[in-house]
Amino acid sequence: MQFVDEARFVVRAGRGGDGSVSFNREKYKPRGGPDGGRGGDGGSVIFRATEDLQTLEPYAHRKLIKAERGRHGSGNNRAGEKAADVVVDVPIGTLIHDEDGLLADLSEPGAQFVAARGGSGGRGNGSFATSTRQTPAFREKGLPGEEREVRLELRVLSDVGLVGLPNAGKSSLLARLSAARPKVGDYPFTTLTPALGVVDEKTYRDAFVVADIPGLISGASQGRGLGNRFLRHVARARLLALVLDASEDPEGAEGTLRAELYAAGLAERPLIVVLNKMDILDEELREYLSETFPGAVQVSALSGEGVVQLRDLFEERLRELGERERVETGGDGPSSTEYRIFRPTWRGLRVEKTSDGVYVVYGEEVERMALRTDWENPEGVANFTRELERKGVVAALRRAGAEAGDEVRIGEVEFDFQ
Ligand SMILES: Nc1nc2c(ncn2[C@@H]2O[C@H](COP(=O)(O)OP(=O)(O)OP(=O)(O)O)[C@@H](O)[C@H]2O)c(=O)[nH]1
Ligand SMILES: [Mg+2]
Repeated sequence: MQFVDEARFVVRAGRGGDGSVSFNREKYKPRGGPDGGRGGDGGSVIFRATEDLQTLEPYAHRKLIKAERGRHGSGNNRAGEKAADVVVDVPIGTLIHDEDGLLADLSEPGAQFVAARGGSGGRGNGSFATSTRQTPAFREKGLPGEEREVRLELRVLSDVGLVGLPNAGKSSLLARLSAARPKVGDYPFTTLTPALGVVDEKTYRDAFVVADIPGLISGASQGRGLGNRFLRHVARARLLALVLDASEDPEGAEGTLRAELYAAGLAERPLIVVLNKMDILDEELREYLSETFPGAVQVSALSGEGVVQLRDLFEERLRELGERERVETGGDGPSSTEYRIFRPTWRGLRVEKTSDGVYVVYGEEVERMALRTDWENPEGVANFTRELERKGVVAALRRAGAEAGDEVRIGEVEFDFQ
């Protein structure tokens, strides 16, 4: 499977079903009571994090993911069926953005996020009967489903991120530390996609996850080599390990890597320096490196020398560092699994006059009402007008200067002021 860590497409929820206009017809009763049922709600589009997926490959070429509309209501007060939600499985560590920023961080298995909510169904004429209006012959229309473009970004979640120049032995080290078997090669850029390994041995209190990413080269942050595209996969690691080939200018390599981490905004990360390939070095060079890199751990992925000590050090540092970092989402944070995006133009009620003399009404409730109205049906339109009166919209229009015959716009609806 191809490693895809970004995808962009539109999610569209289903429209709510329309309410029904119907009258109970019994023998000997020419016109019974209104019994039109409500429409079913439209389906929502919901993202869910799963351990069964490792990449965003299934969505690489998707343009649209949509849920079905709800069924219309019918006579005898029968409600229309609600449409099924569409659940989109994504790998753990998927961030969901829209044009305004981060919406959700699905970093726990099973975490869900409603990205587009289905429109609610409209009420049938059965709901509009009152003592003074016993045979209403209008209904509401279902509301449209929400729709927006989302950008998914996968950031592999790990505890330790291995960062090094190509060929330093990162993949070899991961294979030594865990059951993972990444490709190892005697040439640069063997690793093309991030790989994870779990260090999980009985002696360890908590298992931890090590991420191996493709090698970095100088200028990666400007897009050279495989670029720093993969650095984001270690950006959420609690601890970074700089893996240096001890036999090939480790000082130079360290400088290059630190510069790249700095450019990627990761300079402040807790970090351990690891000198690999110690098996090639003679005593004299080993001593020299001990002095030059006093805090570094000396290992050999080939012979296994120092690997147990390295594992212990990782474990100890991780324990000190505590919980894995989460990406900050604005507002309620990642625990809020629901997010409504019906974006009314204004919460309260506001009237504005445009330069060409149209009175525009803004307001959540009134905009919804306009969407629900069945404009083909005179009774429905009359009901809408009554509601405008009742909710003070007519008064607000008058205060703004509207007179009979002036054009009024609410959402997408235009009509003449009476
Ligand atoms: N002598 C010796 N060779 C090693 C050691 N670790 C790795 N190698 C060799 O170094 C080469 C590169 O190893 P990899 O593990 O593929 O290196 P990498 O850092 O993952 O490389 P990229 O994925 O290309 O960035 C291979 O030929 C390994 O066998 C070591 O400790 N000692
Ligand atoms: Mg590798």
